[in-house]
Amino acid sequence: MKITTDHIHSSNKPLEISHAREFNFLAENLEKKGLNVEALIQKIQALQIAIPSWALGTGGTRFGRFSGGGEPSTLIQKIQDVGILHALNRSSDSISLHIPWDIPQDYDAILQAAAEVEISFDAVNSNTFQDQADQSLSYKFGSLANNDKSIRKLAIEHNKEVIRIGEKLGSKALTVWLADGSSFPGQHSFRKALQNTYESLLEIYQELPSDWKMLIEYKPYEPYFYSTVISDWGTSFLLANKLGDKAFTLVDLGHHLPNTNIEQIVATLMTEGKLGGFHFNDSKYGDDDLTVGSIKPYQLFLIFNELVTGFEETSNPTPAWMIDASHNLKDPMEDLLQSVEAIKLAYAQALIVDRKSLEAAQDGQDVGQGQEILQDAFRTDLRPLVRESIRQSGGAISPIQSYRDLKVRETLIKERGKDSKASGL
Ligand code: AOS
Ligand code: ZN
Ligand code: ZN
Ligand code: ZN
Repeated sequence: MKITTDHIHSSNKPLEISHAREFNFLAENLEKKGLNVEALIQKIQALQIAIPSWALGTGGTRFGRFSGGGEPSTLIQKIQDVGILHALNRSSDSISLHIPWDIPQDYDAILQAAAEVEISFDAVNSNTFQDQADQSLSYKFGSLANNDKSIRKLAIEHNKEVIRIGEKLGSKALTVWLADGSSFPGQHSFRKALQNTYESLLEIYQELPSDWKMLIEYKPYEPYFYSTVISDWGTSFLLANKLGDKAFTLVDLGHHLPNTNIEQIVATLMTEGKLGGFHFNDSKYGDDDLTVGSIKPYQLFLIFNELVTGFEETSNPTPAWMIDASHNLKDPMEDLLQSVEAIKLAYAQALIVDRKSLEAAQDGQDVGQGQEILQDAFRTDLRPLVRESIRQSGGAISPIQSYRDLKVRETLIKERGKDSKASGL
């Protein structure tokens, strides 16, 4: 299935009048506050969020997986699904691949499929948290951190291979998430594991093309439950600093212990120019990978508030914007549309924060006023602004409604069958 401009027009038609009324009302109010609506729209349009290939199929828990049907079972089908999302929201112009789940067979065909739907390739992810079918040595006790040199070598070679695959597709970053850790005190030496990891990453880093970045994820626990080698932003930051200018920290919103102040981490990393990218998702308890903005939308706004000031006041390079969500109840494509919308809304809200007054409130120790300013932005319903930005980009006023009206899932089930399953998780 391919979404055409006719599809977009016909599904926008019934929404046009009420959308215009809501947008005009909002635009007038924003202009009254001294905001330039045209400039806001351009910024919102420019924010493009990469879709992870592994989120296109129904995820599972260790207890079960319930396929919704019509899932992409080949890389080309995954690219086509991202094409559908992008045609609807004009906000997801790239896909992030996970190797070996997505090893391209025919590069020309893959590149052509991507070009057809105006999609490029974002960061490529390596995988040393699973043993592959034909693998001679096991990652059971770690990969880049392993005490066994030959296992480390296998994991290093895999990462180098991922870089080579990404190069052929035009990717510009390698994301490393390391599961390595321990489940019991005494299982391994913290210092040796960290040193091994650093040395392994250095070998991979030396293989990075000059215009590439290495994005280093951190995570406090899972799959191991006593320690993780790269457990927090500090450890990731330390490694990125030691490795060099092309290495950065990647913040996955679900990779923190409860109540961690993620917006402060973002601010600190930006101050040091080391914020490399995001894996957006939401969570209540742990690495839940729920839809972005579904649990803590205020936190998401506060993160974007730091990002927007960081863009103005630091020289941190533009981070890679990626989603890392997956679950087993909703249609994964609808879920991704919701996630992208939540990200754009939080960004838009951060853009309308009255920065001058906020700074004045901070300088004047006016605590109450600081809160008023942030919450005024957060509580402004900017959905019509985000919708208008998408409409002006040629997308759907309501991507989810169009997705449903156009019967995308039903068509995919007809095309691919009820039992098609995405490879990967
Ligand atoms: C795992 O918890 C991390 O979030 C990684 O980014 C991982 O590669 C991804 O979630 C796919 O499993
Ligand atoms: Zn992640
Ligand atoms: Zn995760
Ligand atoms: Zn996660």
